[in-house]
Amino acid sequence: AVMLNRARHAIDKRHIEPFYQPKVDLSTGELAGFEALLRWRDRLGNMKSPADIGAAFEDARFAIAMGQQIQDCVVEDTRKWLDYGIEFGHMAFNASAAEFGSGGFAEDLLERLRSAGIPTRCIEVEVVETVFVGRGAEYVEEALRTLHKEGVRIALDDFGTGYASLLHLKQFPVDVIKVDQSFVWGLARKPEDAAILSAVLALGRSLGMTTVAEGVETLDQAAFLRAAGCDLGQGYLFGKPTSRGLIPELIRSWD
Ligand code: G
Ligand code: G
Ligand code: NA
Ligand code: MN
Repeated sequence: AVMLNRARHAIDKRHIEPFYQPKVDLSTGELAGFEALLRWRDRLGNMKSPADIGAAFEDARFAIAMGQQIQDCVVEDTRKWLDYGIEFGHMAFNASAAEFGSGGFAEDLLERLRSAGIPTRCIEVEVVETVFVGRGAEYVEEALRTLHKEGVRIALDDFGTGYASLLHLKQFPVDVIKVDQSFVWGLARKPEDAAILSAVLALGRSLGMTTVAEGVETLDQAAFLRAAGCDLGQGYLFGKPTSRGLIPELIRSWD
């Protein structure tokens, strides 16, 4: 209850904001885009992440309200960077099951992009597999089809940690596979993680999907992934989640 009161306060005060983490083209080192990661400023000004505020995500109204604030920021920042003429690639944000639950997710997002004049190809929506099996899964499928058809890219997040992943790849309009960071971290120690990673990357490529590896922390990991044909990397090696205001300078100084 204390958590939910804090959540209500943070939402009312619009203290929900994204930090942005870069994604990098593993063969050229060029900036490929960003993922918006939710942060929550508490009363002392400390930034909290979803792991610290999990209970708030379990309440559908809060999850929806937080998602709206993230979308507001993503649209505002994307518009600003387009106006600055800086090349940022694409902007991705995470959407939770609750946000699809009432229907209208795709239409609302498309309308926001239209009114801000943001091309749909600039935007990527990340979902985890649980949105395909929970309550409201039929809304999810329809929403993802609409977005995909209009040019918004759909990314399947934490790939490999769910179940029936291969069926989901067939049934849903997935453009991007994000391989879970646990496989990347296992590379040095667990031969089976290397085998799974290679197989998943080959699968993604043969289905014509973009592949992204998360949690890349070392040059060795990046080299393995590049050799295995992974398109993009994301992780502390390339950059931590960074506050909104610092991103234009980060983009300009990228080489
Ligand atoms: O950034 P961090 O490590 O705290 O993210 C933890 C988890 O929360 C990740 O799995 C990430 O996908 C998820 N997450 C981050 N931002 C959002 C968001 O805006 N909405 C939803 N639904 N999940 C998010
Ligand atoms: O589930 P999702 O992939 O959205 O969550 C990503 C989470 O992992 C974010 O909270 C982010 O802060 C964190 N993260 C991103 N890159 C790295 C990394 O290279 N190492 C570690 N340990 N965590 C990372
Ligand atoms: Na994500
Ligand atoms: Mn992930």
